[in-house]
Amino acid sequence: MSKHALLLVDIQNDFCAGGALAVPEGDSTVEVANTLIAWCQARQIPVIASQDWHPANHGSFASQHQAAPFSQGQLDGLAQTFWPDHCVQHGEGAQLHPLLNQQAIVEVFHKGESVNIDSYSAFFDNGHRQETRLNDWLRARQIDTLIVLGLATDYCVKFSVLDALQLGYAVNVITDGCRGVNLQPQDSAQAFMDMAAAGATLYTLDDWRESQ
Ligand code: VGL
Ligand code: ZN
Repeated sequence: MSKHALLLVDIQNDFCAGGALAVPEGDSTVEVANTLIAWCQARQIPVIASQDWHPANHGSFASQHQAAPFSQGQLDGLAQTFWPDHCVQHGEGAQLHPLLNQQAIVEVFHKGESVNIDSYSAFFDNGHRQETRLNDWLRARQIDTLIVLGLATDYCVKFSVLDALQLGYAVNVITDGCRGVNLQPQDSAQAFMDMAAAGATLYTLDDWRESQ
């Protein structure tokens, strides 16, 4: 028997309408998330979340480099997209979306806290230099299968899924519960293809429920 957890990736104000790094249709992930949360709660499947959680002077911020938002540069030896200031620790933009059923979330994992490196994945920073508590938390509970949705498809969802697969988890991505930044128009489609090629299974919410 596989043991599941539902991982909600960065469903935060700044990635939703009116936010500093608003993802097109980002808000529409909330309804899918809440439906799946209820489904998981009915099956004793734990619900966990990641939260992008940057210091105000984070090195991924264009403002720290006199660079234009969405331009490309380098951060401590790694290629880096420079983002608008977003998800600043304790700020309104960093909060989980107010309509997300947060009461259901049993554990939140912060990422992106180190000034000199970004962290798209909920498991590791972009250089795989440090890891969050997520892998230990899952292992301690013998969880071997993840259900994943959230923001953004082409960054934090994708890299969380790829790391989870590399760590040996089975991963099911709920595609209609994800939205992408799409700096290039096909980025989200490509991200889903990359996740599937690495071993993830893609489902719509309806397909997922029917498959179980
Ligand atoms: C994200 C860009 C910068 C994400 C976080 O959650 O996908 N994207 N920081
Ligand atoms: Zn970020």
